[in-house]
Amino acid sequence: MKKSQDKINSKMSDAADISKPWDKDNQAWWDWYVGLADNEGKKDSIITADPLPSFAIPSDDEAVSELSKTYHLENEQIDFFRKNGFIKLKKVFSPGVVLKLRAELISLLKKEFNVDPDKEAHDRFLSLEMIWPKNKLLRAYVLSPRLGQISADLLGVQAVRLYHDNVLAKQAGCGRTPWHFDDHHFPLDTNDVVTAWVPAQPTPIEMGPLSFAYPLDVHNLVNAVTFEKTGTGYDKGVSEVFKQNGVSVNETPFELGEVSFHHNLNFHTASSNRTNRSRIALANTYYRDGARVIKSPTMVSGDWQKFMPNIKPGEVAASPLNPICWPTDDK
Ligand SMILES: O=C(O)CCC(=O)C(=O)O
Repeated sequence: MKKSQDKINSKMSDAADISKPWDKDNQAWWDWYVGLADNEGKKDSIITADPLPSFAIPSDDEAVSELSKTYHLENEQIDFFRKNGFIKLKKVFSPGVVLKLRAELISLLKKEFNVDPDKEAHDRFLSLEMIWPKNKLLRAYVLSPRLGQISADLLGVQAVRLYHDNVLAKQAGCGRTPWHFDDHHFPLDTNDVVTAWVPAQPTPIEMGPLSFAYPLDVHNLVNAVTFEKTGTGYDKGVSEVFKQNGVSVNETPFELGEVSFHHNLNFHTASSNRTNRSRIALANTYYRDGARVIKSPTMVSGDWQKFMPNIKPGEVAASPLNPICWPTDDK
């Protein structure tokens, strides 16, 4: 078992006992999880977001072709990622490809939640996952060789598989995402795990862009903060330790086409969405081919069996829903 899961399981007060599996769906998981965020400093005034920029929307074939092309990474960018546990890359996608993604995600969210995430403010964090197996267009964005290649190059591994896709819509007025690192969430026995967070609109600070503490090893500073499954103690505790230690946080806007990649040991958060537009992102997680499921996944891993059907704890994580995204046959 990895160190961080060990730590989590060894602290067994009632509030900290997360050993039982999650028994609800993924949306219920997000409703619970964002409830752990400290929103005491929340500013309530909602501002009007700038209109979405206007760009020609590519055809499906054009989008698929762009999503399949490789992206050149400089050595300094790879070094930055390995030192800091995250990187933000501009122009990973063209503006048209991102706006096409947004239109598709809005339509999926409308169908699932019966609200127009751009028109009705419900303060909620909406989530959809495992969309790609039933949606051809989303499949191209999730299994994108471009995202797979960048992920493999950043991690320095030969091949990456998909863990899951996650559509994350932080509605107008929704509060913070609590401080966390994804190693608590993904029940994988490797640290070669990266999430590509693709915002589907320009994302100014007021909309709550994903923000990253760095360098990567600041996670060691918060080993002593015990995760609590209720209340805001963990979020506050992490925030306090980071402040005491002068930890740097990158909280910067995302331009259209910019994508961030974060390592599973990177601590990250996102502030509230104080605009009248939903902050929609597609977060795809990729991991080193050959990784196994850990022996004892916890409730923090949510509905993980949905992402790796019929794979049992301890087994190699390679279900048909975890295809290799890089390399591709036609590399
Ligand atoms: O979108 C957010 O606010 C949180 C996303 C996140 O933590 C992640 O994708 O790892």
